[in-house]
Amino acid sequence: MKTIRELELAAMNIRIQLLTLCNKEVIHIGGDLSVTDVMTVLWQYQMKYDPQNITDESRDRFILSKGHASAVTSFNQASVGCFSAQDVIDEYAKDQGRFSMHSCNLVNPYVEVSTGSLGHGMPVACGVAAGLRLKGNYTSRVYTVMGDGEQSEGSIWEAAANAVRYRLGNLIAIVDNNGLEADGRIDEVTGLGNIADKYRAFGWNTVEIDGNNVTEIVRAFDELPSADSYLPTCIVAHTIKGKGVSFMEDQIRWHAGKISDEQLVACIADLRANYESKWSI
Ligand SMILES: Cc1ncc(C[n+]2csc(CCOP(=O)(O)OP(=O)(O)O)c2C)c(N)n1
Repeated sequence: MKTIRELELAAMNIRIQLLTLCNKEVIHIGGDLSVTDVMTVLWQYQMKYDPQNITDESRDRFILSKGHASAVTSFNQASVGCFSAQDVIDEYAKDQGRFSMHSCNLVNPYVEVSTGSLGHGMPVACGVAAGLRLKGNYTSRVYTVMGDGEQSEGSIWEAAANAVRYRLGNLIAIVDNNGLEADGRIDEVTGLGNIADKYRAFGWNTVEIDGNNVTEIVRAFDELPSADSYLPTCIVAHTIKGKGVSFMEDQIRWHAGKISDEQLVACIADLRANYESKWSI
């Protein structure tokens, strides 16, 4: 099991891989970077998943509802042995490649469900969680990661109501609450208000954390109710879009984009310096 320091190093490495790819292709870099810490802890600490046995009924399931965060998902899958990070860099957005701008299970068997059209992953996760229960599986969890802009899709709230109705304590929904969507601030575009309060009102066990703080993310996962319990959990992860790259942080312009060779060198130097100063290396 990785320590906090090892997880922070892993998250830094995922950011470097994302930026390396972002130097070659346009990727959804802002929302990849905001959710990097959550995804790293989820894949490299929390989830029960064996890449050698991907149809194992006892595995945890992961469904990326904000399907445009495919790059950060692929690099984390690489980190647990599904393929290599270099495979992702070489094949991303290429004809015949396994990795695309949205997660696709037709070409990548480690993707449980193709996503990209917002508002679909969460309802599917809800159905998968109900299906596991119907099959008598009370040990696996279903994790889904959503965007905060995505919360404006009505299907999210149909699923939120049904998860409580069907007592799906095996469903863990994480909202990457970075405050920005593709073309504006959430408050201006959707006017959704406090997302955590909404999940509470629907009857969910709701936890709010700093989603760019690895210690808080680990604690939230450690404190999850057991998989055979009956209240679904929503983790509202307060994050910064573009986290870790100073010129991208909280900038709508960096919802998606590509960086130059010079920017790549500077970003990597910054990430390394931040990690080293935190851990006094
Ligand atoms: C149904 C649907 N409508 C619109 C889009 C286009 N789109 C892609 S990403 C995005 C913004 C999503 O914002 P958010 O959920 O907050 O994601 P994040 O900012 O974390 O990347 C939009 C509108 C889409 N993929 N699906």
